[in-house]
Amino acid sequence: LVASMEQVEETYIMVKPDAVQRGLVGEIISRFEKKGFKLTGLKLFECPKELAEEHYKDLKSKSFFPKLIDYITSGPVVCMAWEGVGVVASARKLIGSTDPLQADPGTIRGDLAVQTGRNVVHGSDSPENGKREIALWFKEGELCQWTAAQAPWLR
Ligand code: 3AN
Repeated sequence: LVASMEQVEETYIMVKPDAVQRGLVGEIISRFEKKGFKLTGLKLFECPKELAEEHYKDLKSKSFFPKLIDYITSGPVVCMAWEGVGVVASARKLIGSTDPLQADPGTIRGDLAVQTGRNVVHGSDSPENGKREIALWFKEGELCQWTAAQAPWLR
């Protein structure tokens, strides 16, 4: 059965500074790779404060907002765009609950984190936010559209 094009979604996944510093970049990327989603964007990036504030603008009124901005700008992050059928909800399942102590074992946060304020990875919460966040974090020309058939050396 071939999935219809309508179901193909994009999500913005970000390895947060704590995970970069703990050497978990490869481990986290491989969870999405092994699941079978398609990587269409990837960069190591030092996030300016203004971009962090725009990304998390819905949380502006929360008491933890200033700490969240300090955390996300405390070191480089790994920005990723992933594509696939149902990728937004599936990536959230792979990531696990916001509070790592509540996250199921087997999820990224359940296996690799303990604090909500150091929860190692971000994933968009809707297809609309997936598009919004990818547009926010990536410039034109930084995303790659590819299929395995375009890699003749693998044939
Ligand atoms: P999620 O990242 O699981 O979608 P959101 O969107 O509710 O969770 O929160 C965005 C980010 O804000 C979280 N990843 C976490 O880093 C931070 N955050 C959420 N709640 C708290 C909290 N109570 N204390 C500190 N940071 C928080």
